[in-house]
Amino acid sequence: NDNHAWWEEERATDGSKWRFLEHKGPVLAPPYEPLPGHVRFFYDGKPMKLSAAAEEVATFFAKMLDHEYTTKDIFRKNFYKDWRKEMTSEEKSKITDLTKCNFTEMSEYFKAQSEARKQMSKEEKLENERILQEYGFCVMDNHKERIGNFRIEPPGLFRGRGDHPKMGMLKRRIRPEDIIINCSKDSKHPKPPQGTRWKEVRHDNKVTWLVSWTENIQGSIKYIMLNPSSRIKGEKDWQKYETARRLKKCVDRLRAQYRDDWKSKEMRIRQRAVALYFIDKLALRAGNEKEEGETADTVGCCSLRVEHIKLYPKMDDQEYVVEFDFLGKDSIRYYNKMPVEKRVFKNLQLFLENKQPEDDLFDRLNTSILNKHLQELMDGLTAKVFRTYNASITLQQQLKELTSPEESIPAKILSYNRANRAVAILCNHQRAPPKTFEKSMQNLQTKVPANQLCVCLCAWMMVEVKRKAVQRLEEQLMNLQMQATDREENKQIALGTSKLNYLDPRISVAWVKKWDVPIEKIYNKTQREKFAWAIDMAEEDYEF
Ligand SMILES: *[C@@H]1O[C@H](CO)[C@@H](O)[C@H](O)[C@H]1NC(C)=O
Ligand SMILES: *[C@@H]1O[C@H](CO)[C@@H](O)[C@H](O)[C@H]1NC(C)=O
Ligand SMILES: *[C@@H]1O[C@H](CO)[C@@H](O)[C@H](O)[C@H]1NC(C)=O
Ligand SMILES: *[C@@H]1O[C@H](CO)[C@@H](O)[C@H](O)[C@H]1NC(C)=O
Ligand SMILES: CC(=O)N[C@H]1CO[C@H](CO)[C@@H](O)[C@@H]1O
Repeated sequence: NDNHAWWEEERATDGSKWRFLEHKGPVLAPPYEPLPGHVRFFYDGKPMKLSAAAEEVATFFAKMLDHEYTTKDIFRKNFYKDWRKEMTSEEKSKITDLTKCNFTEMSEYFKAQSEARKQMSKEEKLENERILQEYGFCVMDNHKERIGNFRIEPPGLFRGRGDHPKMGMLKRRIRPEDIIINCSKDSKHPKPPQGTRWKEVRHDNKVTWLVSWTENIQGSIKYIMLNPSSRIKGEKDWQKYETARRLKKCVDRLRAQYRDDWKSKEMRIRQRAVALYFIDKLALRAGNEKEEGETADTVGCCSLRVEHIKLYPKMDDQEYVVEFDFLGKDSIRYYNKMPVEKRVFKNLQLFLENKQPEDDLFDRLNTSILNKHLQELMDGLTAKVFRTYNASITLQQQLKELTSPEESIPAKILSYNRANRAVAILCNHQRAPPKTFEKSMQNLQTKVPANQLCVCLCAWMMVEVKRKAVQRLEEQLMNLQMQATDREENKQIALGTSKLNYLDPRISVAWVKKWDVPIEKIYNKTQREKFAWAIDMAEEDYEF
């Protein structure tokens, strides 16, 4: 598989059908564990050792002994009938009356066991978590999805509701040979337990269930499906980045068109085209995106006023420079000087003619007009898509440029944060330095010289003998220095917003995989949950 750039990946779905489905299959009920020798079954007052098959079914009855069910005639009759089918011929001839069966010891044993199980040990909890991680998720198209109920019900006695005529019948153990697997041909098929096989492996993409079998009591088909809550969540996020990828495919056409529109006879079209250029080149917001209750005088591209820009035909050694200075979303100041194309500059001069500082720069444009136009250019296109597109593409380019294969993990993390910072700067995600900044910096700085000293001392005292220890300290020192650099560079930049909203997580995931960087180093717990659809999706492999 070739590496590609982020925008070149094509793996879309039409929503109703999946193209790719991979899962680990069901968790089968654990095999029957015969009772320990001291737990006895009594028939007609005498202990009697049962064959494994008969004993297993007897335990189902014993487990329900305190329940009203076991006093009901239908239940007892159905149970007795099915139980006899599991007995050896010797057992059949000996056991002829259910009322002479004594399950008390077995019942007591299970009660004690279930008490013990309530205090689940740490190991059991870990094991449960491991099983959830292994079997509880599947990959459907580009999503990691939570599976609803991936455990197959253990065998037992059928209860049914009310006075169900089949109550007490043996609900059989589901074996691999009973199970149909649905998954895509090109996925890793789930493996049946050693020495067994599935009934069938199908590849039907019109259904969303993964596993099915027919239960023996009613003959109904049972399914393992996705957890219904899981899909929608990641879907929206994923859709957003797919839209950004679509923009990449048509952005050249869009750019050609707005450049053409700079020459339009109609003022409204020229204004629209210049605004679009700002949105594309400066990742400006469209405007009027105020938080509810926000009264501050903040603007976006469409609501820029004359007072917010200054035009310089020449500035230093650059021509046609525009200086922006305004309060954007959340009252964050946007300040930027950018050389623009001559035609844009001339247009801006035209828009400014005969206007007062508080007049609108684009008097023939508003956010709804612009958004409508964007929709016509590309389905789903908004100003935000330009930001998402530019942020993601910049992240990949920066990661490729900044990461060097031979640097240490901490150095790579620093590179990652630098790439993330480049994006945050692009999106104007500034912040005031945190109040605790100086203090935490000082703490870090005091650690550094202390460690430095230690490294020197160790090196001097233990020359060859403790080389490993010296190396470790040197590494620690380097890490601290990198943390300090990172924090200093991060002083006025908020990384969280772009990470959470504009950067396709598949880029970051592919990057950590490529360089073996622990994912926790770039995403905290909340972020890992949000991006679960992208994490563990091993198939996308970008160039870094
Ligand atoms: C059943 O067996 C237990 C001992 O395991 C005994 O205490 C109890 O009396 C027996 N019940 C009957 C009805 O025989
Ligand atoms: C992203 O934004 C930057 C800064 O405005 C701009 O220079 C660059 O051309 C944009 N990149 C893409 C691919 O649109
Ligand atoms: C935007 O302009 C159009 C056309 O001038 C107008 O009909 C519409 O009401 C305006 N929308 C807003 C939100 O100002
Ligand atoms: C994760 O980071 C975000 C900032 O991006 C922060 O708001 C959130 O509280 C953090 N969550 C945890 C669990 O640390
Ligand atoms: C597991 C399974 O069989 N699921 C689907 C796969 O294909 C069959 C046959 O078309 C469908 O009926 C199932 O819904």
